[in-house]
Amino acid sequence: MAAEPNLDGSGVSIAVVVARFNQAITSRLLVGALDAVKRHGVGKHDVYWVPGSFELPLTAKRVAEGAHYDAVVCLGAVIRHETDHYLHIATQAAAGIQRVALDLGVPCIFGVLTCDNEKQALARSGGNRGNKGFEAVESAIEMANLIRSLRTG
Ligand code: INI
Repeated sequence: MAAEPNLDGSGVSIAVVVARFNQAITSRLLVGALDAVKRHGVGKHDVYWVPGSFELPLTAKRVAEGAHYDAVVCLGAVIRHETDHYLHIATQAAAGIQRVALDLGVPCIFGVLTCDNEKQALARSGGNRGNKGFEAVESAIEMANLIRSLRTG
C-alpha cells in the first residue's frame, strides 16, 4: 500500500455541506474547498448550505444516502463564546458526522474549525495556518479512492 495519497479527483464525486453560521469564516473554507476541487480535477461536486454546524450531520446523511457522492465534506466554524453552548455544537457535529460515515460507509470529512476566537479561525481558513477547507477536500478524495479500492463486491 502506497504511503502517498491518491489525490486524483477525476473519478470522484463530492458533496460539500457548509454551515452559514460564522459565514465570514465558512465562506473562506468554501473558497479553499473549491480551490482543491479544481486543483485535483474532481469530476463532480455540489454545494449545500445549512444554518449551522449542528445541522451538518443530518444533511450529510441525506446526501450520502442518495448514492450520488463518493464522499461528503462538512465545513463549519465553531467559535468559543461566553457559555459552553459552542461545546455541545462542536461535539455533536463531530460525533454525528462520524456516525454518518460509519453507518453508511461513505467518507464524511470533518472540516469544522473549533477555535477559541475569530483570529484563530481566520488563520485556519486561508491565513497563515492554511485552509482547512482545502485539506478537507484532499482528505475526501483520498478516502473516496481508498474506500473504492477496498470494495469487495
Ligand atoms: N453554529 C456554528 O456553526 N458555529 C457556532 O459557533 C455556533 N454557536 O456558537 O452558536 C453555531 N450555532 C448554531 C447551531 O449550529 C445551530 O444552527 C442552531 O443551534 C440551530 O439548531
